[in-house]
Amino acid sequence: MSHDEFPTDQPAVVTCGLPYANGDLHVGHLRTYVDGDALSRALRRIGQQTAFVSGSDMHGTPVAVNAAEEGVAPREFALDFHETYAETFPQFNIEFDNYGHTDDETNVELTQEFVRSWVENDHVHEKEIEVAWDTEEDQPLPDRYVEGTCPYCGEQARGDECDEGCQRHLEPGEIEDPVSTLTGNPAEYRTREHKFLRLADFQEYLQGFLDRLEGTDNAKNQPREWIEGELQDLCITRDMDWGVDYPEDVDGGDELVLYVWVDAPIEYVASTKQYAERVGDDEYDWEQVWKVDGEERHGTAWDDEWSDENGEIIHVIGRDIIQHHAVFWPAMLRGAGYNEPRSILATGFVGIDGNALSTSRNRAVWADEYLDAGFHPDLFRYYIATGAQIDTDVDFSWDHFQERVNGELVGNVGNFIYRSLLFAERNYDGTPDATVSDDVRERIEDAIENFEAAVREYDIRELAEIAIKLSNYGNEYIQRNEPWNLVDDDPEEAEQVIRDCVQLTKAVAVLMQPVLPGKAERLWGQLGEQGSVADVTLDSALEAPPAEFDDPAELFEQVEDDHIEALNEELQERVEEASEASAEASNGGGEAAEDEGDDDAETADLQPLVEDRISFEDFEGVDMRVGEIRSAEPVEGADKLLRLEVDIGHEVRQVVAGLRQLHDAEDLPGTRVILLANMEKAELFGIESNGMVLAAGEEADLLTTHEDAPLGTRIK
Ligand code: B3M
Ligand code: ZN
Repeated sequence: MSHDEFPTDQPAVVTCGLPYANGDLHVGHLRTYVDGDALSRALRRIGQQTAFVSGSDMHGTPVAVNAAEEGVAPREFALDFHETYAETFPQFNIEFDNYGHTDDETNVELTQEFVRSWVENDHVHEKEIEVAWDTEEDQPLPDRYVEGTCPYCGEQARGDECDEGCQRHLEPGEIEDPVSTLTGNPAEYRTREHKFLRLADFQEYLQGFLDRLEGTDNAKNQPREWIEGELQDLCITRDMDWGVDYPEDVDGGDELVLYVWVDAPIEYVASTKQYAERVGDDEYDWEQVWKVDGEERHGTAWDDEWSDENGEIIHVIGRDIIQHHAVFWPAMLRGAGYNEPRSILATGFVGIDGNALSTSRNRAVWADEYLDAGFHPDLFRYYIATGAQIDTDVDFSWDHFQERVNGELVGNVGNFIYRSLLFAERNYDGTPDATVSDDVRERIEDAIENFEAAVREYDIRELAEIAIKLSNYGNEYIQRNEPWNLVDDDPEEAEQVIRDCVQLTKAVAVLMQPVLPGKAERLWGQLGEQGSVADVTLDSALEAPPAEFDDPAELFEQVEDDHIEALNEELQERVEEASEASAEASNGGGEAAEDEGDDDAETADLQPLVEDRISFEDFEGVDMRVGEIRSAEPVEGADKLLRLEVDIGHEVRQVVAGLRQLHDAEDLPGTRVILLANMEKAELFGIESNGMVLAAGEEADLLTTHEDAPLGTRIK
């Protein structure tokens, strides 16, 4: 049975993955929240009652490890970030109806209730397992306190997640060659008793759940592989002090806290509950959304049919936490008699200048940095929402940002609106007294239909583009009809054209509001409308704007070249500084804990192809030559760098390359390589680098030729 179409008679909740309260927010985090915010606004726009909630993830090793590094108690440390996040989101026009945190009373109580229900329903059992142990510190090493090799894909992984490889969740004891991140020593395994949720109880249920699930393809399809074969138990406890206590009244769990992934998703429920408590149950019934048939129901009696009595739960998350949301979470909900998610939207990552975003390399654009640069939040929202399909990675670069803002927002939307409103105000003091033409009316009706379809498809990109396309049409329309030439010769026709343009402008305001809420509000005011554009329905796109309005002002400002240059330089300097610092640090230290423990995936993710093409002339400007490495030696003071001499026929080039940890210097002489010969010269650790050796990926797989093209041959 399929779901009713939006808008339904039941309330909906849109949730966003909870950011770990352990570091500054950057554009990678913001993507999920921008998409979630836009979707919840769009759902309201089509008449769906919707709450939008999230909260900070306060517990677990991601917080404990970072707090310890700063020498601060985890609660204090996390609360600090929580407060910052709560202030930062609204600055991006991300407006949660409730933004809580996992350490507050509502969540702690609710989490313990969930656990009691699982125990009552016989889904929990205890068993002895081997956990990683640091013998020097004499303490257990849960999750991020241990690193090693993923048993599924062989990549370097954290104790509970294969963050650089297959993205799977790892159970305690699964990681191979465990090393303590506290001391860098190999960890021992020791026997401990822990509590487990028997996921196998939900195996069949999960099959059906995935068949019903709506949302992005990655969220619907990837989990199928993970639920093949008998599902492993999920360890729900940890040997730690920081976290939600295992409920005291359930025997045998003292001294253990719950695994962070137990109380984190339950915050979705807690946050909705807090919202309902604030606005009143009559206004928003959280139990109808979350609980099966409005009341807690235990056991497995619930058949696999979708119940249309329940509310609509929509999760927007990063694509690295699909398994938690599409496998563990539905089992957790069902085991406690709660409703299941209707949809999961797993967003792609955000890259920076064609590379993976990396906080440890400081290759990131920070939330504060964006705001300090003085750009309106809606510009970023637009860039992100339209940069790619929601489940595909988006690349952020300041150049591209400038290009898109200036071209699409200033040049298209801003231009159309300004021209129309200025003309209308100058000649008619506002909206001319005429009827909207059939063509324009139909055009707006189509846009409304497309908007509704995009919401139902969860297609945020399409949703964001509808207003832009409409304004594009408006630009063509005004250009084609040249009202400025009609005022004298055919004043009636001029009135008609401008009437149409003002209507199109109003429709643009209504339709762009989910993605560009601040700008839409401003435009609403320029149109002389009362109240907030957030409160009107889609139909108001077809209603006449006020007869009078004031002189308009430009809605979007041009992004200037020198501003972008400065931002680019800043970013580049930061990345360089970080790479020098890390080269120095790893030179002196040898500690294993190099990772900052942040929550973004710092993997060598395959980036989507960029859409920008270069011309053949541009390519001809790239001078690549066949070369051969003559000598290779370590650069003193930099443990990642080698000084190479590369023979390119007519000359031998000195090149500094970051190959030291990836290739043995002795093996390199005689290797044929490809050299980017007209690369800008650079100085690294006091040595001039005159060219760049091409290599693929994080392992620096060197590019070469397969026949014997003479040294110096140009690549074309
Ligand atoms: N705190 C952050 C992450 O892994 C994690 C999300 C929890 S969502 C319930 O991306
Ligand atoms: Zn893996």
